[in-house]
Amino acid sequence: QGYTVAVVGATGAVGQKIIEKLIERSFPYSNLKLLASKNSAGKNLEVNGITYIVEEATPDAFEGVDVAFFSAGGSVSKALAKEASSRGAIVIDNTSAFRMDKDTPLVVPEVNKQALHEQTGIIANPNCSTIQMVCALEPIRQHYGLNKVIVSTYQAVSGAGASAINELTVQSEAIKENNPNPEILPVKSAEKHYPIAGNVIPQIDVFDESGYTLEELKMMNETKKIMSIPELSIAATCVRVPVITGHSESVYIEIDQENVTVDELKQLLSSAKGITLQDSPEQQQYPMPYFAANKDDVFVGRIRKDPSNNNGFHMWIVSDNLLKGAALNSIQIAEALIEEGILKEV
Ligand code: 11C
Repeated sequence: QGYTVAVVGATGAVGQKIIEKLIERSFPYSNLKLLASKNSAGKNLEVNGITYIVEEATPDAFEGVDVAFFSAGGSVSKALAKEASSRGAIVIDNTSAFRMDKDTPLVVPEVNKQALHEQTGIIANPNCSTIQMVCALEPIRQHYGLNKVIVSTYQAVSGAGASAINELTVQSEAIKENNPNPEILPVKSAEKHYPIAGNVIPQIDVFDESGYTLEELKMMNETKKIMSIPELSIAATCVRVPVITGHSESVYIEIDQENVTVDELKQLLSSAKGITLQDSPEQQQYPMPYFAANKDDVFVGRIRKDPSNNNGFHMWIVSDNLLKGAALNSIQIAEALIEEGILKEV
């Protein structure tokens, strides 16, 4: 007894993590369909001791599916998510295809689980760099109000997919010969490419006419939508660094309430769901991607008061971009759909 679950993009970096988390968290499925593009169809994947043949993702592949996790890119979601939901599946989409649609809830369960009740067949999983930040900001907003956020990110290459991980690995050797041969980053489809090994690239995704990149605009717009603060003053600078997994963020916030102390913020975050406080500067203890990779939590540290603004604080937020930033949050959405009675028992 259990749900029929489809994973679209089953052979990709996030798809693989979704499958791992379904098993690890004992998600109640009775039937698993592993779907992918025509190129990957026919491959064998072993899951929990059972060998599955990857099928091509077509509209008819969603017949009988209760929950479909999509992580095969925006164009696949645009082509197939509505096909899946029209056949009765609830779609949890890990791409940016529907995130800002007014009829699509954009959900981080610790922040806005109640938005799931507005779903009409597709639920969007936010961008990885947004998820980890809102997890840390929501408890603060609830207690002290929040009016301003300025974030600078240090994002791992796995956010750009398996080919970017390979590019960093190959370049780390090739750079010794001064021959990094960049082809993927900063954006696979863009005109110019730069080495990432030994470098820091202040561009993730393409620029729009405002001078912000789409990754920066995602962080700004998605944060307002998830936290339901349309008037929030927020700006982002998104930067790619030569780290394989784990996004880091330097976040400045301004809260509404005055005279809040660093200790009060630490106390609050140490008891928040899904957050691990790592903030003992005297012991050189703070979050780092090296240690956050393969962990579920969002790690927060380096909390300091702005010396020139009694309402301002700086902090450092790190999380595994493929887990809480993608696969884990998607599974938690599905678990919340069951808890809330939206996904009916089968
Ligand atoms: C990155 N955040 O690190 C991006 C990847 O909208 O889901 C995630 C893109 C998305 O490159």
